[in-house]
Amino acid sequence: MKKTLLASLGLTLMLSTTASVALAAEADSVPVAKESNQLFGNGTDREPNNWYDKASEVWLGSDIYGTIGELIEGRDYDTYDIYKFKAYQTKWVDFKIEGDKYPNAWLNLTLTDSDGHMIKTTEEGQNTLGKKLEAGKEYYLEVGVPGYEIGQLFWYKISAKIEE
Ligand SMILES: [Ca+2]
Repeated sequence: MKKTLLASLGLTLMLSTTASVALAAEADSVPVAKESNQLFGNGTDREPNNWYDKASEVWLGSDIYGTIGELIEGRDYDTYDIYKFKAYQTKWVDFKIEGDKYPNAWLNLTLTDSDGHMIKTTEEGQNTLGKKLEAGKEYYLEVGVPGYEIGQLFWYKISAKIEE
């Protein structure tokens, strides 16, 4: 009995490896010059989250994984991801976004206050922004793609380093 279970587990693993290889081959054939940095979602990017009142709620300090550029609800291309979080302590936080980049389009990150007013945004060519956050306040992080063209797909990860 135990042996059969192990054998079928081995088969499942083998099948899933084959599936990943097939997916990777498909991604390679996309005819757009892109610096790829394949990352995988962890459920934090919950669509539609393109507006402040539909923001995905996250914990400050936990990594966020998402995608930009996919067709959502079968009609609109996803060009914004908005995350909402609360600061529990007054601390300096360094945010960093890493992910795919095209020659004319890149990921940027904007921090806003609880009313959606911009506090700080990443400069062109930069992928980090730092700010002292205040305890008890809510903030939004907005991911955008200046230069975006339909058909481009971006995978990204946002990490936050909180001052000790
Ligand atoms: Ca979105």
